[in-house]
Amino acid sequence: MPDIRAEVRARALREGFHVVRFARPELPPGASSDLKAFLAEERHGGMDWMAKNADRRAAPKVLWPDAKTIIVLGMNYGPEHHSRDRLTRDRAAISCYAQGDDYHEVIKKKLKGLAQCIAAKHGGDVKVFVDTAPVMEKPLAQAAGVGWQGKHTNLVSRRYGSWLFLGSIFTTLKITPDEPEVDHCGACTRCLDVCPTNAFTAPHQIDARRCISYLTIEHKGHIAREFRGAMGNRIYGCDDCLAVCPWNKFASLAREARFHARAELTEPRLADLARLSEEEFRVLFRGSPIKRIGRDRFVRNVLIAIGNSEDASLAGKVENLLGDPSPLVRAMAVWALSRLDAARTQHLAQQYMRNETDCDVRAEWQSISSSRGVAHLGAAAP
Ligand code: B12
Ligand code: SF4
Ligand code: SF4
Repeated sequence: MPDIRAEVRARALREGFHVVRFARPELPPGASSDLKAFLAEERHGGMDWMAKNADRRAAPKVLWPDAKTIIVLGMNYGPEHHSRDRLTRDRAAISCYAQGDDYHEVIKKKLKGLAQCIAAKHGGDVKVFVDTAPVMEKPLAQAAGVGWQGKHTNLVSRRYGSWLFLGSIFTTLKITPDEPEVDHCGACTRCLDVCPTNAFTAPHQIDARRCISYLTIEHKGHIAREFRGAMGNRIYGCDDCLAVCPWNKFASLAREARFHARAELTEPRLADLARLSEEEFRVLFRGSPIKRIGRDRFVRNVLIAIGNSEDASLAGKVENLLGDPSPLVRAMAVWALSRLDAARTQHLAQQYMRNETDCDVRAEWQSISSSRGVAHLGAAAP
């Protein structure tokens, strides 16, 4: 009788995974009701796909009734620097997971290779999942003993800290499961305290609508005024709650070269990013997860960072975008310019308002013109 656990583990490590563990195809108690509460309170915001397939997400056996085991895999993406290190005013902070190649592509390829090997050697059917499928990866990873869900809700590993991507292989093979990991957060609350937008409603509970990662990556519309100042120069994702975790002291740099930061994405200049055309955006972010949000949402985020930069020399770049074809861009150009040069914004208001047809962009102009004078605008709160 071959030792299937040992063989799968050895093969997974050869494939480049750092953690490989086994779980039954069932969520730990509470996870499915937590998901239901999260959705009922609409904490998923505009991520409609979470609600659409909630029954499958809440139960692996509904997703695939024949599954007998879930092989949970982790890949270390330990960064040299995270975005919390990079809060320089005229530069953009990009979350470290997004400074290299798209992990979905890297991991999916490895999962497929591993799944094919398992099926060829041991038989059974297999399906692979990473991130986008209706699978609750964190509670399953905790059940398999990969780590525990910290108070920031992400999975923390004693060996890799916060920096593990997760993926899974469902199989019809019955494989002995591992023991779950227990919570090692203790009395620590560092991640809850550091969040710039107060996204945690309680330990282990997040309101995604307030999270900078959601706002900059998932949210398709205008970003509400209350979050703009707190975003600082974070233009894609946020590492703050992960970066402060004391368990990172054991973390190591990612071995997978495709997760290493691309030089041009470690600390790009806001001025350069603000003037990207559609084509330049596509070229710069080829193979990167950032390409997914498209040029307009990206420049929307960059303009918020510029509005927070206190760097008046960027005002000219912003003014060039007041007539941009995208209302997302135009609206944030108005906001950013009002923060850098309130008098100039007031001066331009009438001229631009005359031709503006989009009601949200008009509202941005109106909030500038209706405020009481230049001095007040200059000191405007986020
Ligand atoms: C939706 C989503 C988001 C949303 C919502 C985040 C969230 N925490 O749910 C947004 C866009 C905000 C987001 C942001 C990020 N994400 Co995300 N995201 C997902 C996704 C697709 C689904 C997560 C989910 O099911 N959420 C639903 C809620 C209900 O789940 P939950 O918060 O885990 O809820 C649990 C707790 O509330 C807990 N609970 C509630 N009460 C209590 C009480 C106690 C005592 C306990 C113990 C537990 C507990 O029970 C719930 C179920 O277990 C997963 C991939 C996947 N398919 O799983 C990736 C995933 C979680 N994301 C990931 C990453 C890397 C990030 C970011 C770090 C990216 C970045 N740097 O910007 C941030 C981190 C923000 C944060 N603090 O969570 C990784 C995390 C890897 C890891 N080590 O955990 C995942 C697993 C993707 C992957 N395949 O690697 N993400
Ligand atoms: S990723 Fe940033 S904004 Fe989101 S919960 Fe963590 S600290 Fe808060
Ligand atoms: S920072 Fe503290 S509370 Fe948050 S996950 Fe890490 S150990 Fe847990």
